[in-house]
Amino acid sequence: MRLREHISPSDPIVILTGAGISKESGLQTFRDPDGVWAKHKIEDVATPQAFATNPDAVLGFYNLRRAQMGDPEIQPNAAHAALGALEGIWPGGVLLVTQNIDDLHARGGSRNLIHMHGELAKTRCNACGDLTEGVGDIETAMVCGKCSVTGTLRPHVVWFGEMPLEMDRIGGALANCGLFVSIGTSGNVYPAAGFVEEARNHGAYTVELNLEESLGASLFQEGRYGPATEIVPAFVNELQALAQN
Ligand code: BJW
Repeated sequence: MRLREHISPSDPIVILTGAGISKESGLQTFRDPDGVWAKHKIEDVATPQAFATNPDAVLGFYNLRRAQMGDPEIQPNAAHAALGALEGIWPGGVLLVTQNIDDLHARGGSRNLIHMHGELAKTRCNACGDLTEGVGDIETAMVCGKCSVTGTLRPHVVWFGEMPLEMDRIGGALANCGLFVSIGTSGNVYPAAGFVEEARNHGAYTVELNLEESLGASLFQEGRYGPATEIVPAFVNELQALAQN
């Protein structure tokens, strides 16, 4: 077993997740044939320029996705739950960095969690930066409760050309981890797609868990392929066995 040869229970773990981990919960990925980008153009809905020129279209796109996330059928799956449990099992500590804007990791029990591309359940004011929790629609006619400006409220998500969140904390964790695991992400979007090289350059062992080989699969020392609800719990079981020895 290769994993066992390369890490010890005192090694900190950094896990990066993408849309593939939420697919079996009923949420679409972005770049699969039935994904979000098959129906919407990135430049129409996921850039600051799109929000500036057509805020109603952008807000409508995210209002629909927020409503979908609130559907009672959308629940954390076995992969989310396994990662939530790993935090209590692994002596070296686990940091979960997700590109996903859904709330399924938190609902699956993860607490040491960074949403590097933001959170759909939060609203931010583009004028004053005020951040509020809320699951309702955002409309252009709304007024910011803090600065009182109209039309500046937007979903707290990171669009193309914007800086992902908590990059300093992520960089520090990548420099210090003994194991880096990438789950359910295609490796198309930077800076997340570069984390594997960053971790590996600092000496971490690197593993990809995905439905199929991602764009950057050759950058990983080990890969396991299949649906997240099968391969993630199996991987966590292996780590648990390692922690108990
Ligand atoms: C399963 C499965 C199952 C399916 N089980 N697996 C040229 C070179 C390098 C970089 C750039 C460049 N030009 C521009 C850039 C930067 C740009 C970028 O990377 N562009 C690329 C397209 C090239 N990046 C940015 O702009 C980022 N910011 C940045 O770089 O800031 C620095 C900076 C800023 C300003 C000035 C100067 C510097 C920001 C990126 C923001 C991305 N935002 C989105 C939308 C967020 C909100 C929303 O959700 O709507 O984030 S885009 C979208 O892609 C979303 C995702 O988080 C992200 C990644 O997608 P993910 O998760 O990988 O999904 P998929 O669909 O691609 O893959 C799913 C995978 O799951 C597949 O592999 C499946 O096989 C697998 N799978 N079923 C297991 N059951």
